[in-house]
Amino acid sequence: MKIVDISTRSFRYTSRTERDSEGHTHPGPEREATQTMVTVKTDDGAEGYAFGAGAEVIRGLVKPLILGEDPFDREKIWRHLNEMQRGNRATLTDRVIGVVDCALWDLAGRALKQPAHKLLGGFRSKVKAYASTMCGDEMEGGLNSPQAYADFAVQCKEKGYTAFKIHTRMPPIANTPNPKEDVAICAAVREAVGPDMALMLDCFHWYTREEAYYIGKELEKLDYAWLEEPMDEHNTASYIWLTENLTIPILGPESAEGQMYTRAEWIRQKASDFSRAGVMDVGGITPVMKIAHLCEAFGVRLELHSPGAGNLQCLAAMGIPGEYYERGLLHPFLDYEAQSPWLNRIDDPLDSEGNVGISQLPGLGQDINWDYIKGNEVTRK
Ligand code: LLH
Ligand code: MG
Repeated sequence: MKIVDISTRSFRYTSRTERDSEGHTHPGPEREATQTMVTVKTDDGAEGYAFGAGAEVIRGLVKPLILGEDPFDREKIWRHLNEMQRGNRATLTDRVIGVVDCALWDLAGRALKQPAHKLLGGFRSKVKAYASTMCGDEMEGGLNSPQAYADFAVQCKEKGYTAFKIHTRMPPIANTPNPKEDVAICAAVREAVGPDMALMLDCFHWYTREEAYYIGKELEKLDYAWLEEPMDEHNTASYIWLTENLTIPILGPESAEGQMYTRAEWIRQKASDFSRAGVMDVGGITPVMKIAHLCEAFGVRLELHSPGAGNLQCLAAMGIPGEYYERGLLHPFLDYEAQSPWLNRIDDPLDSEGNVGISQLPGLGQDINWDYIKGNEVTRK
């Protein structure tokens, strides 16, 4: 089997979110937005799909490299794309490679009529989810105070979630970041949900050592499950210091570049307690599974970053948890279940016990709404 084409199709949808000047997502006025689907085609008619990479980089950099390759040679293709990054970091990002890798896993699964996790080696068919909030805001009725977070945590608990992760209020909001406010939010949430719900904090990412230490010490008293990315992840020395000085588990790296190499270094240097990776952060399912096996060998927990079909396929194939799936980002104003009209079934349905069932459909397990895509198509390249 040989790859004969890789192309993109862009289509419109209505978004109800917007980004602030620091890049955090919040509820926003309805606006038209564009999603892009990548399609890989083979000479025998097999196809694979994944969402989220731009047309230019696919046509200009990825296509010349993968035409003629066997789509089952994912390791060879991934290596080649990874090497090509050296001269093309601005365009051939880990996210783009992640989308291509996901499309290849989708193709393999569709061709063999198996979900990708069965090809990886299946381990489970559902995973516990945590409700992951958007960063806080200043909206009336939004996530604007400790009480507002506490009320939202209770709503999530009532929906079945057994775990809740707080993204606190950060710049550009005035008078933030504020370690005392972060702790007040965490305390209000613990008070509201009681002792049994697992709670985590993902706060402003550029706190100093002293600020991160203060927050961590307070969270230890509140029995939080982990503290995530409280400092710049390029500052490994500070993470080693923080991990040594706190008993609450430190989770990372999430945003640091370097795929499995950075995760190996963090484990070697004891820069965190739990490792972190996501298919769109490290270049796809292929490197996430390398990281899962690295963590397994070192006895280190791995928590996956972000929602989505690719991460769910990895979680279904991970024997060393991956205790949780990050479901979100959530906000009291948004209907999370209604966000992807290009799918007939959402990727991550939640059951009443707070678990997400992992799709057993072939490939990435997505049920694509072809009529929606055709009806809203903008460009095909
Ligand atoms: O800054 C944000 O909006 C969130 O921190 C976001 O990056 C989120 O994806 C995250 O860190 N989750 O763990
Ligand atoms: Mg995070």
